[in-house]
Amino acid sequence: MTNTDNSHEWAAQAYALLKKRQEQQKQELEKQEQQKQELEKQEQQKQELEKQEQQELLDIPDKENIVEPELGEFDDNFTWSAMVLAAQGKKINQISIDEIDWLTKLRRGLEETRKGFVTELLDKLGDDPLTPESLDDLETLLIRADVGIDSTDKVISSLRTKLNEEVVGGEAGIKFLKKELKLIIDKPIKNSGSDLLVPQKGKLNVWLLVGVNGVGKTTTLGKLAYLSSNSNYKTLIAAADTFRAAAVEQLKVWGDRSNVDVISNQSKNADPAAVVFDAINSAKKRNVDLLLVDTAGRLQTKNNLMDELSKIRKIIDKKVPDAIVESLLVLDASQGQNGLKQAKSFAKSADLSGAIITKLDGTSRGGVSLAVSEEVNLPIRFIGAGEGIKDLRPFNSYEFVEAMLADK
Ligand SMILES: Nc1nc2c(ncn2[C@@H]2O[C@H](COP(=O)(O)OP(=O)(O)O)[C@@H](O)[C@H]2O)c(=O)[nH]1
Ligand SMILES: [Mg+2]
Repeated sequence: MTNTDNSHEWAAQAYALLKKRQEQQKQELEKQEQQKQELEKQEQQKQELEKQEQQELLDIPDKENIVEPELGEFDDNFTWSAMVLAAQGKKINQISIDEIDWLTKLRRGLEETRKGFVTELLDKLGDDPLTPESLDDLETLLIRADVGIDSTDKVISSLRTKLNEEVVGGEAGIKFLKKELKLIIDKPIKNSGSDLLVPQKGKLNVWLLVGVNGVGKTTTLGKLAYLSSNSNYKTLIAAADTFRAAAVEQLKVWGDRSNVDVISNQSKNADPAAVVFDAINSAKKRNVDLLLVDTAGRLQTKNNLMDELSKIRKIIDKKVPDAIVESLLVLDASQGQNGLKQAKSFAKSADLSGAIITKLDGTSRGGVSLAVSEEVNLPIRFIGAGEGIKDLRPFNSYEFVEAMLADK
């Protein structure tokens, strides 16, 4: 053949072309496979999320679960709780089983915080007077209990000043410590001008519950609805977390338990501000004292969330300018310093007026309440220590500090 060279070249070109095509096909197939996998993954995530929401619904305890507390043993818990009540001026005939039950729960809940703290502190201090070294130990313990650097500094320097002036015994040291911690928690409460947050009669009170996902907003709102309607305030709930499918159902269960109506909009991704708009109309019509507003808490789209909150706020201010609005940040105590970070970022964007600390049952980080008072300057209004409807109480700094530092 005369054109061997040519045909060789031609074959080589054809080969290269085919090779390239094959390569492209392979890449195309790989891309398709990747896309398929990506889609499958997204579908799986969606299903998991749905399953999780279903599960959350199932997790809500039944209505029958409103258990009335029973008088337990005449034990250490009872004695301690009764003493705490007596120290606040309660007379014997004014003490209720509910109060004893709550204090017992609080003390038990703060046990973990106490274990790494007071027990060790008492071991270290013994009955001997405080020394500069024991102050160093105390500093470490306070930081470890998530009390926060600012509060810890404050307490330690007060104690140091006191030590320079006089001999301080172990017991007196604890007493002084309690006083200092209480001062820190009380400061924002005093600054707010009211020791206790209660709805003002004759006005519409609107309490917004804000905070990131999972901290306990909806649960807390359910407990507040119970507390409020039980105290004869006409109460209404606005289901303004329209992002989570299960949120409305979850609220309805809580509303059912305390005979409080829930205003909601079932359509997917309804506008939360529109739900609040409807709820205010109903509240006015029904002469409601307290409107409790549940809000969304997704973190990943934080700006949207903040926009959403300010839109809700604007609607309220416009429709009921004389309403008393409280914007309450819900914080999960078990998240410790992380919760504090959330508080700081919310405090920057949302116009907060108070905090509610949840999940104080069984966390070792109850001390974070002090950091919230000192560093975010928010009055703590309620605390939650359990998933039951009665496991929420107005915050009482004396009881809290006593429970946190209760010795055996
Ligand atoms: N142990 C305990 N769990 C709580 C408390 N408050 C809420 N939870 C639980 O925390 C989870 C999330 O609560 P939820 O109200 O749905 O949080 P939200 O996403 O902020 O609305 C649920 O399983 C609640 O039962 C509390 O005080 N103690
Ligand atoms: Mg919720």
